Amino acid sequence: MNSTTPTPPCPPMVLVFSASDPSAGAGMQADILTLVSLGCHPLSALTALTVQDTVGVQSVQAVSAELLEQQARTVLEDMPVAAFKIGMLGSVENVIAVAEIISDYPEIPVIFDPVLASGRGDELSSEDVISAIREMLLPQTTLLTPNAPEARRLAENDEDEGEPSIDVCAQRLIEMGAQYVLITGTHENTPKVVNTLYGADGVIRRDQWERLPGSYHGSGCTLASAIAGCIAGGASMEDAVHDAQDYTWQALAAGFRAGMGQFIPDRFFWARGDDNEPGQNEEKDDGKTDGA
Ligand code: PXL
Repeated sequence: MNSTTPTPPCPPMVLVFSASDPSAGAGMQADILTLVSLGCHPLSALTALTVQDTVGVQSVQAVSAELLEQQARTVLEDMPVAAFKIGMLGSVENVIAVAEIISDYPEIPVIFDPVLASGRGDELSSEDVISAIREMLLPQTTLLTPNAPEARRLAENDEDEGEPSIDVCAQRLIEMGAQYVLITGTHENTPKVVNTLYGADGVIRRDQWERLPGSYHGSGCTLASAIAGCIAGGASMEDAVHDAQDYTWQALAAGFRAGMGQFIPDRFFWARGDDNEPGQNEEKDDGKTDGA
């Protein structure tokens, strides 16, 4: 092919900063599966390698900040990136490196899932990493997607007597610099899962979803990547947040128990029929309810 041969248009490209999860339940593998399922081309900068299965995390080894920076800058200089997606970072040095890289591309939206612990409670970010996130990444974040415990941990301060409400946490995270905050309510004691999107003027939308019976590995990674994919494809923030929740709910509802621990979301639920023949689509009664 020479330089005058027309080439097909590029799919939207999302650069992901996150850690490897060999079980492909969470982390970079979950991000890549989600983005490909939504028609994006995923670019990746690995922040850490974890050793884990569907039951738990055995170890975490951060990559050096130099190697992380080389991975990201090399692809950024070669290809147009429509959105950044940030997950687990692995070290303070890696938080600093990512903060510096994204500050060179202020026009690219940043979808940041602050991974502080795994769904099963394994600690994935130290107190130092959390402080660095507050100081260096929140001011550059377009959309932050914590679950309620992560929102409380990021927003807590010494003057708190008791737990601040989710609304107060969101307001504080916006004051720290995030443009939008989506707090997911899976861990809250409500009959349905209530996810709330906040902006500078308060609540923008609240969506409610039927609770699913299983315990899922990588639901937060799926949601944040799906939002990044929708934004990269040109959706507004509100539409991206709605459509990504819908996608995630369906991926969780179709989740499978591959090992002895948590269910893995099926990010390609739409490509499988009842008899598991690839490529067959099946209409599903999805049982979801959404709205303000
Ligand atoms: O689900 C959060 C998450 C993100 N990234 C990595 C993880 C996990 C949870 O285990 O291992 C690499």
